[in-house]
Amino acid sequence: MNLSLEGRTYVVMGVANKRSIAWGIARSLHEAGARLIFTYASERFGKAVRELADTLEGENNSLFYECDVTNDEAIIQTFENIQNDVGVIHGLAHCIAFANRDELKDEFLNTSRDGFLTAHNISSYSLTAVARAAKPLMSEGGSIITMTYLGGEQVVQNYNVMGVAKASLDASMKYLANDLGKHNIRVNAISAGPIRTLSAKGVGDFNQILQEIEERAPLRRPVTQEEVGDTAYYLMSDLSRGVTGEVIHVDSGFNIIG
Ligand code: NDP
Ligand code: N5H
Repeated sequence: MNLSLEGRTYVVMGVANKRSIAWGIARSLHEAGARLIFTYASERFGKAVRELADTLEGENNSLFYECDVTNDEAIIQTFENIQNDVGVIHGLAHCIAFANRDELKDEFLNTSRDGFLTAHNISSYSLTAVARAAKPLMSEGGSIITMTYLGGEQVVQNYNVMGVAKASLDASMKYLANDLGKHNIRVNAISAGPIRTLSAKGVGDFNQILQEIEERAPLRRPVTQEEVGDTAYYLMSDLSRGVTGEVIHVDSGFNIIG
C-alpha cells in the first residue's frame, strides 16, 4: 500500500502557534508528502501561521486563507476560494474550539445562555458547516478529522460547557460520517490527552492535570502534538480506509482508567 500523501492536499484549520495540535498534524502530513492549506480565524494569527509554514522543510507550496468559523459566508467563500485555487482536496483537520474563560471554572451550573451558545457555535456547529462547504472539493473521496476531549464523555473538573460542546461535536461527527460515507468521505475524531497549548494556558491547574496523567495513565506520561499528528496521518491515509464515525483516544490510555 502507498502510505505517501504525495499528490494529496489537506486543509488544516486551527494553527495558532507552534504549540497548536493543528501544527503537529500539519507537520506529520507534510512529512508524508502532503500539500497543506492553512486557515486561521483572523489576520492577527495569519502572519504567525505563514512564518511557521515557512519552517517546513522541502517543497513548500502551502496556501493560506482567513476563515472565522462563526461566519457562514466566510466558510462558504473560503472553500470556494480553495476550490478555485487547487480544485480538489483529500481531507480536512478541524482543530478549533472556544469557550469564554469564565465558564471554564467553578460549576457548570452557572453557564450562561450566551456562553453555552458561543461554545457550541465555535466548537461544535462549525464542524458541520465546514464539512458541508468542503464536500464538493472532496470529489475523489476524503477524510475529515476533528479534535475532541474526554470531558465530552465523562465529567472532568472545570471543563464544564466545553464538555457539553464536545459531546455535541462527537455526535455531529457520527451523523456526518453517516451522511458522507456514501461519497467516500470518512469522518473521525481524535480524543487527545492534555497538551499545553495556547488554549490550555491559564485554564485550570494544568500542572496538576499533567501530574495525574504521569501517575495514573497506562503509559505514565502525557502525549505530544507529534503523536496526535501521526494518528491524524493514519486517519488521512488509506491505512484507515475502513474507519469512519470513530473516536480514537491518543491519551496514553488514560480514558480506560476508572
Ligand atoms: P490552540 O489554541 O493552539 O488552537 C485553538 C484554535 O481554535 C486556534 O487556532 C484558534 O484560532 C481557533 N479558533 C477559535 N475560534 C475560532 C473561530 N471563530 N474561527 C476559526 N478558528 C477559531 O489550542 P489546541 O491546539 O489545544 O486546540 C485545538 C483543538 O484540540 C481544540 O478543538 C481543542 O478543544 C482540542 N483539544 C485540545 C487538548 C489540549 O489539551 N490542548 C486536548 C483535547 C482536545 P486563532 O488562533 O486564529 O484565533
Ligand atoms: C479540564 C481541562 C482544563 C480546564 C478547561 C479547559 C478548556 C479549554 C478549551 C477551550 C477551547 C479554551 C478556550 O477557549 C480559552 C479561551 O477562553 C481563551 N484563550 C484564547 O482566546 C486564545 C488566545 C485562543 C487561541 O484560544 C482559542 N481557543 O481560540 C481541559 C484540559 C485538561 C485539556 C484541554 C485544554 C482541552 C481542550 O479542549 O483544549
